Amino acid sequence: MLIKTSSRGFDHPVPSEITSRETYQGRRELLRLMATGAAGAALAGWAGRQALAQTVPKPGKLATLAGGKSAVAGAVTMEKITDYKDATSYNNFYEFGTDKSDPAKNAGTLVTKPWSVAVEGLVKQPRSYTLEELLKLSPQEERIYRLRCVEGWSMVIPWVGYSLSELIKKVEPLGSAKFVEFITQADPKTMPFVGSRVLEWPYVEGLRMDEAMHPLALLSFGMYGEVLPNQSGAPVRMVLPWKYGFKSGKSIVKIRFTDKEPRTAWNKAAASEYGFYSNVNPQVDHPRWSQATERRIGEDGLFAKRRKTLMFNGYEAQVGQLYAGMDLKKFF
Ligand SMILES: Nc1nc2c(c(=O)[nH]1)N[C@H]1C(S)=C(S)[C@@H](COP(=O)(O)O)O[C@H]1N2
Ligand SMILES: [Mo]
Repeated sequence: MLIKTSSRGFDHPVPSEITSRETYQGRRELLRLMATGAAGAALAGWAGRQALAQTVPKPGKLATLAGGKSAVAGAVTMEKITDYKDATSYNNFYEFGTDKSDPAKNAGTLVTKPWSVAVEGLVKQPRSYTLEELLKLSPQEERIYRLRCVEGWSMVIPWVGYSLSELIKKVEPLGSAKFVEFITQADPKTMPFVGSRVLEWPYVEGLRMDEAMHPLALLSFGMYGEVLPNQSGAPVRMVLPWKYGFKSGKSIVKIRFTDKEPRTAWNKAAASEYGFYSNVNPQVDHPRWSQATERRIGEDGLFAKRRKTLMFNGYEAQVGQLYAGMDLKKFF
């Protein structure tokens, strides 16, 4: 097991050899050089990687390359990775305020250690997992997913984690379990906006069982080769790349298996605007704005073009089957 202490003060034990950001960048750069034929065989060694690591200035500047580390189809994209700085300073985490800049400013008070996640409800093996137990449950891998917010912005992030299905298999859901509910931390002492009336706390999300079992549904512990920073949902969050960002609950403390569709935080706040499914769908507009295009964070500027939003955020080949025959205007 590797204890990783970064300059930003995160020190969870991470068994999966989560690499330092520098090494991570070096690996990316090496892949890029190899792809362009510029890297000699000598660079392929550890020393070469270390040398490259010294020279790569910032994360996110490098092209994302095919042949990433994930074994899961659809978990790698060719798109440019969003700058770490942008991905961690433009966030939605209402427990720490409603401005995009609030979580980065305020989430320092979140206490992520010790942490445990209770798995309960309709399962044969209900139990509580410490974070350390969760980290050890399955090998982690890096997955480069787009995350698209319902508000019309998106990012491309190298997440670290494993498929939620690995945990689900361990706890053995009963046949009666049809949905999975994610309950997140709601501690008014460490989360300044818990208690505000903007949402009902705790923040709750939910998935249908087959959605939760889909290999793309990632239980995530890290990003950019490091443990998650607090504002991104430390120490454990979901990442559902084919759904609007709000389906990806942050700082999860409970996973409950039920036979009823969970009432989710945003659905409770505005049922006509945020349905249970919330699949990214350019053809179904939010009642107050279009979902046809999106703005990529970090690409701002006078001439930055909005991108076309893709059906299921570009993951249609992987997840389309889950919704075959459903009226997606009704089940939005
Ligand atoms: N606990 C919790 N999880 C949450 C939210 C929140 O307010 N509280 N916001 C959601 C929304 S609306 C989005 S778009 C994503 C944003 O994730 P990011 O800040 O890592 O980009 O987190 C989701 N998960
Ligand atoms: Mo969002």
